[in-house]
Amino acid sequence: MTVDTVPPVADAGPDLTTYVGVAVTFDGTASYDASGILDHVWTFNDGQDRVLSGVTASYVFETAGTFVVTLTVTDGAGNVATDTLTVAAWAILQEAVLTKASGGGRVDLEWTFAPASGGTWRLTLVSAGFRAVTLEVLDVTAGDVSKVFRDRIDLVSCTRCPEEGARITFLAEGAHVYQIVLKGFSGPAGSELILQEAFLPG
Ligand SMILES: [Ca+2]
Repeated sequence: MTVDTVPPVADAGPDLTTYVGVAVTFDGTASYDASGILDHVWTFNDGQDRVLSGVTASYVFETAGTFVVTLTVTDGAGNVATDTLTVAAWAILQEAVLTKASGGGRVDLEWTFAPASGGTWRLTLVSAGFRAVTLEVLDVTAGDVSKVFRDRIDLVSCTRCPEEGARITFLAEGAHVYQIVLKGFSGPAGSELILQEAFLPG
């Protein structure tokens, strides 16, 4: 009988994106070993040390952030290997559905955003009927108004729209106050626009 001295190959799978409160599944099925893998253990720290077992494992992040997850695989002879993946857990700040009234008219929306720490702020616009909208992001910290972004967003030809929506991202600084203004929608009466505001600290 030969002794297995060949370590397994660990494969933690691709990096993942999820939302706070939504289960995400780690998939280590691409790991292998000639004599078989005895166990798969997933470890990470999201404020506490976490240990999950199984070739796949599900977890619900309750804290927004970017987390490195380590997969450790062990074969029957005790040889080990590790691989890592990164999980980005976004916090959904708010969602809204805007509907253009019959007879037309304006549909405006204004949100204020004041992150405690810096990170990536993202607005996703999923359109059902609207053709375009003007998006304005202002930094209004301490009463000073400076323009971060202003553009007309084309909701007809935007990449992956309308299935996944038009995604606009900005780097936001902590302790700043931002004002997000959507106005000047164009589209027939009854058009709907779903807006989601999300934030990833760091
Ligand atoms: Ca082996």
